[in-house]
Amino acid sequence: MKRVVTIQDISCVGKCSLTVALPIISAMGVETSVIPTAVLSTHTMFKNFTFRDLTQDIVPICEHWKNEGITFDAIYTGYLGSKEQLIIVSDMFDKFKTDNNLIIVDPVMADNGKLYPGFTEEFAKDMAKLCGKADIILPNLTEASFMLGVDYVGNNYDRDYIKNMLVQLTNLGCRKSAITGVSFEEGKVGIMGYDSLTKEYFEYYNELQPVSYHGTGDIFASAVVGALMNDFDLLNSLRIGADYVVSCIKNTMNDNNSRWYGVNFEKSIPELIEMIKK
Ligand code: PXL
Repeated sequence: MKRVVTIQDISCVGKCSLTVALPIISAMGVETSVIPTAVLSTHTMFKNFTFRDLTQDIVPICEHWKNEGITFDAIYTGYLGSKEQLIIVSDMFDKFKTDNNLIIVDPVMADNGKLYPGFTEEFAKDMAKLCGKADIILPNLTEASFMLGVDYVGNNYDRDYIKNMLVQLTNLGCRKSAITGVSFEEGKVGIMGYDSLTKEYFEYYNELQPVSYHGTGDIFASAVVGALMNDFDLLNSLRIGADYVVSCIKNTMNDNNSRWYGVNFEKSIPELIEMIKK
């Protein structure tokens, strides 16, 4: 059985970061170890959330694992809260990277042209350095723009613009990049990716859903990691992640008692498991 470690915060209520990564990747038949980087009462879209930083625990956790000889088939990072955490996680990559495992970085920090509360443009540049150490990165267009230091263009772009961004992202040092939430046709939204070794581009689209919900980026990335660990290639893993998010959104829209802060990803887990049956 494959083993992943995912490094991100635990927002106790809010259906994002570790509370989605752990159930989703586990449901896909992959052991999921965690490094919680902080404990928050909720994610940061709520008001008055509590926050306990766990940065000081990360190094001792990793040292213990090294002493135990523990290894990982993938290291997957999501929301990281400070420059110090980026440096520690970067060192963790150096210690646990092998020729055979994958580092996947989802540079969670922004959406719709804006940084999330607490993040700065300087942080985005530091996150870009961490992305340089990954095998695969999964930014949205806003995060890609902040990391590359270019203006966010909203919906005003074409395929060549995204292709150029994908190449620049791999120039940070990672082998493969994918940008989520891209659209070249009214009513469709999807992902475009690039492999800098083969110089191939790939893309996948779904119908645009009429509503968006918090936490779907984390759900997408978790399903992509789970699919990669089930030996799907990157394009098919992105497809599984995107189809799973669409299923989660539909399940939430159809629920009169749905929560405002996240999707009913739990109800779509059986569908996700069907998707990875070959
Ligand atoms: O879904 C990304 C995310 C993860 N963790 C925390 C967040 C957010 C987005 O706002 O606030 C704490």
